[in-house]
Amino acid sequence: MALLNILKFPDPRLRKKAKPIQEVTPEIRQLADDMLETMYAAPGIGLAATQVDVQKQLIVMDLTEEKNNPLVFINPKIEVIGEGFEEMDEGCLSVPGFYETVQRPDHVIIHALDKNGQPFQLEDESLLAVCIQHEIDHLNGKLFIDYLSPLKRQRIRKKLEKQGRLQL
Ligand code: QAP
Ligand code: CO
Repeated sequence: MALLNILKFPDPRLRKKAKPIQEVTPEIRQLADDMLETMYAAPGIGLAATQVDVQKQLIVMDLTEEKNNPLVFINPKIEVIGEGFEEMDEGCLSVPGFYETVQRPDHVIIHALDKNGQPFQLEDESLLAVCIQHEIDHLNGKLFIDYLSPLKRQRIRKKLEKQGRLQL
């Protein structure tokens, strides 16, 4: 097991697009375990491979209070059901300290492969539905702050750039 470095906005590597995983190998399972460990240590509820500078379609998540339900999604796709939207305050391990309201479709079916390469589906109309859309956005190089006004995004960029410099 290993803790991975989480890229912080405005790191340009967060804009890279992830590629589908052709075969679920022991290396992919190891990466999923390391991402879960990194997410739990943060602590966070979701992490996409893009955030640890790996351009593969892999997402980990755990939405439970007890942190005892690790979820792994490989090559995830969502199917939007109906026309309902939900507003939720979102945060991101790559945009630490900032929480903003984002509107997204509220009812989805997720299609993905599990850690053993087996296809599965999950239907959800609450936090999982929102979180998987946030994480799939990462795989496409997109961040939740892209939904905000350019002015708000600029303010967040300035603050995080300053913090980044102080860490050098
Ligand atoms: C994505 O985010 C998410 O700012 C997962 O200082 C979050 O795990 C989707 C975190 C909310 C939908 C709703 C953020 C930790 C964790 C911070 C996270 C921070 C420390 C964020
Ligand atoms: Co995020």
